[in-house]
Amino acid sequence: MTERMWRPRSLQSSYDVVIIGAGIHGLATAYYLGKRHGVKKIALLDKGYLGSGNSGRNTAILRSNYRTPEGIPFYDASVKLYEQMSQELGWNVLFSQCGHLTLAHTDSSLIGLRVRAENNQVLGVDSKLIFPDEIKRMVPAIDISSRARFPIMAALYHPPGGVIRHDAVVWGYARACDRMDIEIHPYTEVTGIRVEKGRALSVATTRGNVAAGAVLNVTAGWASTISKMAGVPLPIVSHQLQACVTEPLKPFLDKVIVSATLHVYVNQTDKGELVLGAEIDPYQSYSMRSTLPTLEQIAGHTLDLFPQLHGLRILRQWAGVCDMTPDYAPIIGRAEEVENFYMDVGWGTYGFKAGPIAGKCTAELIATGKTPGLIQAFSPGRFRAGRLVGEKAAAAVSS
Ligand code: PYC
Repeated sequence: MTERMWRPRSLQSSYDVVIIGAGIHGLATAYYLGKRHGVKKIALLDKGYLGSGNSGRNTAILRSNYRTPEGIPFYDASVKLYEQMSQELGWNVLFSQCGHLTLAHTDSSLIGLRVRAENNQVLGVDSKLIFPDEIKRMVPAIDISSRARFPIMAALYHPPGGVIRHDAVVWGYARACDRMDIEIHPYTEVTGIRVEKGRALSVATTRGNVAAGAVLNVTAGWASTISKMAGVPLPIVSHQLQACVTEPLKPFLDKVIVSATLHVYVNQTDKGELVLGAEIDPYQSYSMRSTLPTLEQIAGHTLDLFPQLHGLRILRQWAGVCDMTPDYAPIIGRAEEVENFYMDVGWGTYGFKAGPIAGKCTAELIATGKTPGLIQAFSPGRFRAGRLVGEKAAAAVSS
């Protein structure tokens, strides 16, 4: 008989930790709580099926070539956990470290990439500037001519970057959690959080109430709604991010190509399809419906880079919801207002890359009460204190 990846369970009346959101961040936190800290009674609740949120809607790109001294070591630690993930989980997550190129088409983007290359190198992350001839050698199909609408001046080349199978990551964590008897409850929507005297006591769901020793909000798209249920306001605005996939072609592209000026990113899957992504839509929305204007924008900018792709057909288009914070850095930590309410939210367009390390650090925080150094800068209190992190310049896709 085929082994189930995770088992359906009945919802208990109480847990040590209730995790709201069973995407990669929630699953990773549960995994590390069980594996490293021996926490036994953990429930992961999700309003949809596993991977139905941003864990299954991202374009599966991993990288650590960020800009700030807080962001670079954090994402570097995440890439390193992804590198070991197949062995760690006993499950092949198909990580292809094919290399990642961020293109510059203007003087100002070139200066930005130079700063990132230098910051990366100082902090031990492999990335450097390369120029059109070398770009062409790596990516023969790309248009480096001066006839291009946005001629390419340089690229930040980041060899450890690449793509991974995002659904395999979800399934690998879910299977490992299930083996530790961590309960996964899909289709279990949270409708309220009862807080008394500064403590979260229980979580109301569409399948009943559960008492909780600690509650973690690790949702994307619904982060402010869930935190508000506990009386915790968040400085988040939500925007759609859209992507699409084309019909398959013979292999011609073995690097991830990102243009921060054109706000488009392109990679070719093992099946030959091109995965193309856009910047966030310019208006706030919780919708997950894709739109024709964004598809036109993605297609137009992809053709700016690869004019020979005209006529290629689009197979599917989709959207996810990105929770944007004022400094484009996440919010990870214990809420100031509620002593046992934790958050790992506000991931903007970076959440998938950070799942393993965010989960590991959040688990440590919940289990020990101590905030790991890697997440100290991302505390919920930083907005009030005016200590913003400033990761916006490393965003490929958010204007
Ligand atoms: O930051 O690399 C990135 C990215 C790609 C797609 C969304 N964000």
